[in-house]
Amino acid sequence: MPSTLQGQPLELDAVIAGAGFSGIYILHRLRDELKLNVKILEAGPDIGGTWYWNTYPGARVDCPAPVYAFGIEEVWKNWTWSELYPEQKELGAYFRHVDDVLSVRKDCIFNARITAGHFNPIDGKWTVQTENGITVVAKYFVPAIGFTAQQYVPDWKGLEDFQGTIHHTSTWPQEPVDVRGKRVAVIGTGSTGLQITQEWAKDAAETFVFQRTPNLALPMCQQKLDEHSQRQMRDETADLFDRSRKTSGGLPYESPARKFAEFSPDEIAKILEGLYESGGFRYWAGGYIDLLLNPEGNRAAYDYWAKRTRERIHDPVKRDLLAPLEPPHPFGTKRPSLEQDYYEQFNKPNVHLVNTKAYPIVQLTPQGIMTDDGNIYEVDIIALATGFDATTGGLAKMGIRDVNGVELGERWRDGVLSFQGLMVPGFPNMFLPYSIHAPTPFSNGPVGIEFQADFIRDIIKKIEGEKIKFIDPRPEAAQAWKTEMEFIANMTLFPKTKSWYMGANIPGKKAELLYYFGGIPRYRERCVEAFNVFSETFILC
Ligand code: N01
Repeated sequence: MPSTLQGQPLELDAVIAGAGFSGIYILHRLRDELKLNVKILEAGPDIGGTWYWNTYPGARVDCPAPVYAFGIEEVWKNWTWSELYPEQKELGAYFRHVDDVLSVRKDCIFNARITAGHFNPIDGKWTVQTENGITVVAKYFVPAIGFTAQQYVPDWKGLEDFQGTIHHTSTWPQEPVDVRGKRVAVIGTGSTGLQITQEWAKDAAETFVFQRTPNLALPMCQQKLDEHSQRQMRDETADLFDRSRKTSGGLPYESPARKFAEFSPDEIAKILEGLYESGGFRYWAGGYIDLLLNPEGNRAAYDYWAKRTRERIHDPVKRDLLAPLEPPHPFGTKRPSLEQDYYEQFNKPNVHLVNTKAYPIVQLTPQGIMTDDGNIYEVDIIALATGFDATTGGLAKMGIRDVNGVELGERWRDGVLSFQGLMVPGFPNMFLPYSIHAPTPFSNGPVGIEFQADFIRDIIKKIEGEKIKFIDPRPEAAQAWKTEMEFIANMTLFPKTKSWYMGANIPGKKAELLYYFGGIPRYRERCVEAFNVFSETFILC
């Protein structure tokens, strides 16, 4: 960090927190298109966001190339993916390419974790401070920190006493952790736990997977891309992005047009088989429009998934735990992962499944993990794949205060309120891409972010063009959005499941609807409508 940054405030038009997909998109839109003076404050030492931090074994993206990427032609036209679902290392190389094209790093200040931010309505400016003493004053503040900025580690007794190696997946060392000849444990079977298990079970002497809820994982159908497919992919990229922007989940898959009840049982069987065989999130996106609304259609999808998965697991006890006959929750209401050979790992005699639903983990001991039946699993290395205090957890710890000095976390203690997931009443000129109350976790991230970045750019352009000092969303606009979100969510099966989508994975966190289930096209429409009645949506000063 240049020493001149410490002590004297840096004056900018906009300050962004985070150099992942959303921070970089916003930097590009505001700096290169609106010609504003913008910098990114990044907590880590490099760009990439979640793809910088998530170095855990097996980390790879679950959305396919080429659309899990910036939809900016100068960026995609000279980039080639080696696999349909690239791994973390390749995403690291991709971000270096993004930097070559968009010159991102020159406007990043690294190792600069924000610990305070407040807005002064007199001069209409944000003052943002970092833990290493940098102060930035800017008209616009964009916390672009993603939804996994705050890790979750259960407060088990003895965590500090464990004498082996233990890491949460989001603060994994940059150097590989060697598991050959070691006894290892993976706690948690979400997307992260599944990916680690798939790797470690191949190398470790013994692997213990601690499962509370089975992951209803779908076949990834990974493909290595040869030169021919790479050329073809490049030729189709513009079209694939266009198609993705029009779908609910931001992926280039056909959206189903008919309901479950409109098909015969034979047709349903064929649809499910086709989607399952073609891999990726197609099965989750659904072969019928009401997969996530209609309990009967949802159960049919679960039963087919369970049948196909159970065929792959030899041991009857493991089979009943990994793919039970009765669904643990409606299919797709927790994020299914994409797997390559996850289930086959459990056919090895040295890969064990520990049922933490029946026997919760009670504590860690110096040698391992103790469950409630008194068993102690002695291991050398533990991966804590226990997830995140998603979105609100990361924002709450940034020390951001509203115009009256109240912290964001405090403001949201009794419930999260936002204007279409992009602004919060009382926090003027602060924009939240890829955050709460938006399609965030139900969309292919970069495609959802692209629209939000455009929208934020358009709002700021208007503010600049009309010489407005600041805007603040009207509380009634935010309340109306909450009501609309709840109306949509209540038509779906999501609220029936305790998940991080509903804020229900963290003990003590208020369980409530945190994201928008209406899909990207509808979300975009609603944003445009709000923009068209600007002064009804925002208080202008
Ligand atoms: O976290 P999770 P994650 N005792 O919250 C278990 C994205 N992502 O890091 O389900 C025992 O899904 C918990 O059990 P349960 C993606 O959006 C993407 O895996 O609550 N177990 C669960 O199994 C994803 O959804 C990619 O019963 C405990 C696990 O820990 C999101 O990040 C890759 C426990 C947490 O799973 C988060 O995924 C990785 C306890 N006390 C992540 N507490 C790709 O695109 C928690 N668990 C590839």
